[in-house]
Amino acid sequence: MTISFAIVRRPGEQLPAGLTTSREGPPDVALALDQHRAYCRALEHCGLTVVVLPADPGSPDGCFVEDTAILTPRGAIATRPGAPSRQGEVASVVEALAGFFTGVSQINAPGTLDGGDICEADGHYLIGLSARTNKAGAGQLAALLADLGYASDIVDIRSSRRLLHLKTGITYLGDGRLIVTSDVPRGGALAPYELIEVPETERYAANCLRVNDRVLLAAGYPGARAAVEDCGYEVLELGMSEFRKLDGGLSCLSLRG
Ligand code: CIR
Repeated sequence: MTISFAIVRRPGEQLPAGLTTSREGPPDVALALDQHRAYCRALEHCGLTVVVLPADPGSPDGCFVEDTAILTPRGAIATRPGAPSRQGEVASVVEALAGFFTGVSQINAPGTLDGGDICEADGHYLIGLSARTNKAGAGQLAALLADLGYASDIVDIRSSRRLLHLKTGITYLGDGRLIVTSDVPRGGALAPYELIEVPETERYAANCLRVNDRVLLAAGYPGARAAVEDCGYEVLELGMSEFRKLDGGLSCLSLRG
């Protein structure tokens, strides 16, 4: 799928108050802003128009916009994030989506769903069941995707404690290939794909991002980089240290369509 635009949100001064399980300490906001600007430049380099939303003082995790919506070529779906502190992030993203979609569907209570749990692979959707995405949310999304003509499968990652989201542990690179961490459940919905496992010490880099002809990858993970390059992709490395401190991966900084 050719990607033509991305929506991002600048990190704000409140970033250190974001949710995290990491013990790496609080992020440096100035460095996070530099890394975010470099991320936007990389998306532009890949040919995308980048819409930058202002930081939202009430949403410390607001820069992780991927969790707030699912964008498909046939329609958009606003999520209901599983962390209550993040549910206020959705409305302003829906406003921004009005420029790209005629209508935006919605995940409703009691459903919860984070965009980080949704992995699209050539028009087929893998929906992670996680601590953030519950069965009701996953079921609602599967039905909305079916209305748009898309098939989906559930991947239950609730026993994989180190996976915040499905895409913490997998990225679809294209051409039938998934890059994965060791703790993503094998078989089932993943059986049709070629799985490329990143070294355990480099698990953070499994959340990368194919954007048109390139793969954006967190800087500092040479084994993961080699694995992606061995598949024939051009890699662009990006500093992600400050977002990693908040359990944020590379894909979660943008919504793409
Ligand atoms: C959170 O815990 O919700 C944020 N600190 C990180 C969200 C990362 N989102 C993603 O990987 N899709």
